[in-house]
Amino acid sequence: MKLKIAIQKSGRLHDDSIKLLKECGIDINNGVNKLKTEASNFPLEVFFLRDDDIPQYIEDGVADIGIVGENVVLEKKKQVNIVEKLGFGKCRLSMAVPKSFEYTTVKDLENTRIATSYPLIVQEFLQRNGIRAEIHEISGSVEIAPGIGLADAICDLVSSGSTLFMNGLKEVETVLKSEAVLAACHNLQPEQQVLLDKLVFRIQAVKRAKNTKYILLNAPNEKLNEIIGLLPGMKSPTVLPLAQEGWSSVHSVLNENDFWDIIENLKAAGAQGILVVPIEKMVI
Ligand code: PRT
Ligand code: ZN
Repeated sequence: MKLKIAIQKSGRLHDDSIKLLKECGIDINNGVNKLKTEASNFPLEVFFLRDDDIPQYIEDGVADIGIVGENVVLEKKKQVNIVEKLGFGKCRLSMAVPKSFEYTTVKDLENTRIATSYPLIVQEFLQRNGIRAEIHEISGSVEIAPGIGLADAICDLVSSGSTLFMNGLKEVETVLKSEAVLAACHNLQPEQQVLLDKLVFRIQAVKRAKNTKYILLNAPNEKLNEIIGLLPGMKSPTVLPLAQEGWSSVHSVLNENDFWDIIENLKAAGAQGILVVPIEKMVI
């Protein structure tokens, strides 16, 4: 029994999808023009598809699971489960209007023409806000629609914001925040569910490691309690005596977000020789 996974053939999610599988210890031979391939060391068959088609293939059971933007899953309205957020492909689906548009509240979208590739999500957003507006579905280059007189506003994906800026547009509402997700078919066979659980276990270990650093430092023994108190480790830190009398080596893990605050406090408390190193996998 094999698990069939659909990933983007080319585009923004392709490389990160392959990288994630690699980090999970799954070797796939990524031929550029291939439609599908097989992992050599995990019962996984990989299909390379357009992102828009992935939810449908999963619903139909042609693929068992897939890696796709949450924005696509929500727009396509297919029967799939979102199993895990993957932490890459982050973006937001936003309303944007020309810079000259005097925009103060969402009510200003009333009676406008909105160009988008996400008509269903936009329809729901308008309904939620009690706005009547005309939706123009276009499949690409949405950002040029106001400039050519096709629309008064657009709703499109934004990451850095430079596309909007270059087209004289300003972002006025966030409709949805999105990232790549692992989506799965509703009715997996029990053996496939076991394989999926195995894959998710590995993905979680990889994700956890990405947000966490391993820290090693030297501390004078009389400051050990204070320094240990600053470390938010998984359990208690490891403390080993150094060859030099009166000093210890302290090992622990910390969250990437707490990093600079904690480092400063540790130095102030007398820690020396602080090393912070990446963690490859983290299983708890
Ligand atoms: O060929 P295929 O149909 O598979 O690919 P595609 O062209 O439809 O999709 P692709 O590769 O562009 O995007 C795949 C997924 O990446 C999307 O569904 C999102 O989940 C995610 N993603 C993350 C983005 C962006 N960031 C993004 N910035 N998708 C598109 N964009 C576009 C956006 O549409 C706009 O044109 O980038 C432009 C804005 O970027 P900034 O940086 O200028 O703001
Ligand atoms: Zn697409």
